[in-house]
Amino acid sequence: GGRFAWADPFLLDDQLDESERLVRDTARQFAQDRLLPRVIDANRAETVDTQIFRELGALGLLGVTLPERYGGADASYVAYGLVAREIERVDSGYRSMMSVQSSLVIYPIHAYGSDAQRQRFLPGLAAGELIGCFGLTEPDAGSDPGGMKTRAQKTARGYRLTGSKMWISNSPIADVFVVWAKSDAHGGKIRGFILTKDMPGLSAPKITGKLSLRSSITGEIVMDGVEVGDDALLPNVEGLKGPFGCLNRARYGISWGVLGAAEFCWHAARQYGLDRKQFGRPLAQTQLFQKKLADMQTEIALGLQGSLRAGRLMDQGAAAPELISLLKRNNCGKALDAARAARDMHGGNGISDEFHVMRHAINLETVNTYEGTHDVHALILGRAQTGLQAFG
Ligand code: TGC
Ligand code: FAD
Repeated sequence: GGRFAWADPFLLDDQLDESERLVRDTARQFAQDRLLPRVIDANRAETVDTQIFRELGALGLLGVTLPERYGGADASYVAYGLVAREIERVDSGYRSMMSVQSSLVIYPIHAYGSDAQRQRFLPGLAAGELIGCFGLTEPDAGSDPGGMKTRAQKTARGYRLTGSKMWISNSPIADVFVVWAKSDAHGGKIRGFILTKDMPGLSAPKITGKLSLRSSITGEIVMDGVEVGDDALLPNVEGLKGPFGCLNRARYGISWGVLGAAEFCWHAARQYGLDRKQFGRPLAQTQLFQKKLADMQTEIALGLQGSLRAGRLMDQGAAAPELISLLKRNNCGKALDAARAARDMHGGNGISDEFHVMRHAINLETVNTYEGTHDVHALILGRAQTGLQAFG
């Protein structure tokens, strides 16, 4: 018989190489030492300490898969997933800040940008000296980004962008905006543009009153005839596959990240159940409590193993987008179940932010919705197995 490690049933640790463990440990130590002590206040006050980007950047945690010549760590997608898991173990909002910067801003500039764009933006973004955001969603186009209204009109020296984006992570504090628009000079096809915060006609008001993901700032992007040069266009991609290429990477990272949040909730519930006695015995000695722990352990372990497999495929350039949909959807749903159960298992204490579990549960409501909702990913999987498209 083999060894059973209750917290790591598939012995995931043994499946990592030395460099992946090192990145994981760096992220874990940073998250526990530097993010955990800040999160309760940040969540209460709905404030973002922009210094966090520089701290992440200094440790190489923003450009994990980016080549070294642009300031990246040139590590694997597995390493990137492990970073997401450690950061989201503290808070989904902090992981969100990292995901957007890495997968939605650094990635498209590297994959679709010109040499000049790469040199101008990537080192600052990887260092966290520049903050980026990604504008795809609009007030009237969320699950259906092909319905976007933002337009780029050709001008003598470049383009004029008009439209608005909604629910954009980091936008009120962003220096660099990767924005998607339908371009009349390209037959109305979707093209990517890099905007910078000083441009006339560009504003990014904060969305207030969020009850979820409060440690991550979210805003609009309003483009009122923003004039950009030809050099703002991302030259090497056209159509929805541009933004979706970024989303594949972010969704993959989220599939790991949410399991970090779920692991926190699981371990906290287990410890709470061991420490607290009712009816003369530990809560953890009741059948109902143990059943909930077994469900958490099972779903988290299976999900992590799935994400590791997807990461290995990503590193071979062989991960299908549908596999990423499967993992993003299932891991978010299972993480949400685990966080809600952990909240319940903490009794009254579970509603206090000092115990963290309810914050995780509330954050995961957002994560289950953004980057493609739970149901939209079901439709992607339904289409892949029936050949029939249930949306649009
Ligand atoms: P469809 O006809 O399926 O595809 C249009 C074109 O795009 C290509 N494509 C993909 N390419 C690469 N990877 C993928 N995953 C791709 N999915 C589609 C496809 O091959 C096609 O290319 P071409 O060359 O033939 O034109 O498109 P559709 O309009 O029918 O799409 C429907 C649907 C539901 C699949 C899609 O629109 C969808 O996924 N909707 C969800 C939207 C979404 O995820 N938004 C995320 C916004 S960003 C965000 O939430 C950031 S939060 C981050 C944080 O804070 O952490
Ligand atoms: P809708 O598309 O209106 O969906 C509403 C409901 O209808 C959902 O339950 C959905 O599953 C369901 N639905 C939709 N279509 C169908 C269908 N065909 N069949 C059955 N059910 C359907 N976007 C960005 O571009 N950049 C960001 O940085 C970003 N950050 C975000 C941060 C936060 C905190 C949040 C909340 C969102 C963020 N988003 C961002 C937007 C996010 O991606 C969208 O909210 C998400 O894609 C869903 O779009 P929607 O809100 O318009 O919902």
